[in-house]
Amino acid sequence: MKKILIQYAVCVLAVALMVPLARAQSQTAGLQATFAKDAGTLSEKFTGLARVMSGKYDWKPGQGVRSVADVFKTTLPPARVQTPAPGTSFRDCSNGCPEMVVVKQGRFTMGAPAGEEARENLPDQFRGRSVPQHLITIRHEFAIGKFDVTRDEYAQFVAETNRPDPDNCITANASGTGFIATNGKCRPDPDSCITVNASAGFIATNGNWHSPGFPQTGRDPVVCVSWDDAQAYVAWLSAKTGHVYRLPTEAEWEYAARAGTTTARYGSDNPAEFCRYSNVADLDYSEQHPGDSGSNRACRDGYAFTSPVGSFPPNQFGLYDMLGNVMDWNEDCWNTNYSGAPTDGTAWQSGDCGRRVMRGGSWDADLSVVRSASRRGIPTFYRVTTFGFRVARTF
Ligand SMILES: [Ca+2]
Repeated sequence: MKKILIQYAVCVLAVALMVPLARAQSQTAGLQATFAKDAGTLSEKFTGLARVMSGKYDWKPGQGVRSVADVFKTTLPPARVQTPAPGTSFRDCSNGCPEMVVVKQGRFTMGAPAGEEARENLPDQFRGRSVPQHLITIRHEFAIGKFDVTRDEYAQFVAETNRPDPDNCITANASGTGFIATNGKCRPDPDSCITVNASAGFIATNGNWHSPGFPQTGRDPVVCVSWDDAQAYVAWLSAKTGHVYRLPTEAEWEYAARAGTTTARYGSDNPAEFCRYSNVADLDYSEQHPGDSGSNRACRDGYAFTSPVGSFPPNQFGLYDMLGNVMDWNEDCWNTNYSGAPTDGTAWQSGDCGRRVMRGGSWDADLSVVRSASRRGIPTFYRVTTFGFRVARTF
């Protein structure tokens, strides 16, 4: 009798497990179908992508579809509407949508001019990434975030999507000299990110986007967000607004950061004046991180960590904090230099796509890397207290 009861219990348990499993498989198949070329509306794809990126499905879209930009490529573009005049700023919703600025079409020379890296004393291991210089022609109008995405804006996304805790984190390895990615929840806390310690080494913390380990206001840029988090955010924003929100391409980002300038920075290249234009590793930072010999002690910008967005003057396109404060994730896959790069302002979709481009320098950064041409390639799952993002929007 006992054996029969056990068998019965096993059957009931199996059925109980199979019903939701079958339902999940059915939902997944339906969702998968919306990503097929010529199937599903753009809105359905955005909504599906938002659900995938928010971790509610194990299945990934596949076939190179990892982002809103990828989805857009598989679908006919929406009817073209009249684009607002360059310089116009707007929001697509009043509850959580970032303020956007329309950027004009144009041409510019991308990359670092000869001599800039040596003049700026860029460490040897970072040289040669921003060459060769090449002419970019952007024939499409687009909009880019006037500011980095703020804590309050990101909180709206988390609240509306009921976004679960991340399922991976980065921690120091046993020797303390590198980092290893761990799958599964971190212990004891379910989230973590990397921050700088007093001697400017990196340490893993149990912080997260709403508790990064230093004071922030709701108007500070969100940090501790990975490229994957940023993709989930733009998928949600696209689904919410019905417009194509995405990360800026690397060429769009540099075009927007330079805003017509050909100098290393849109503000000033004089270290003593730099604190007027951007939040970087200054005297305020060095007092909190006395072991970091690389900081600029020629001036004081008022912030040892992040600053509320818009605390410094905008560049010539009306965009704030393009350099300093937090670095910005871009759409492009990582390539170690510009040989073979697209020249039309689109994203570079080949290369090391497990890493994506990160631009702009940050509050802990040496001046030599806080330049319009400076670039890094970062694994898509890294969450760091100096990493944030700003969004772009296609017309
Ligand atoms: Ca600072």
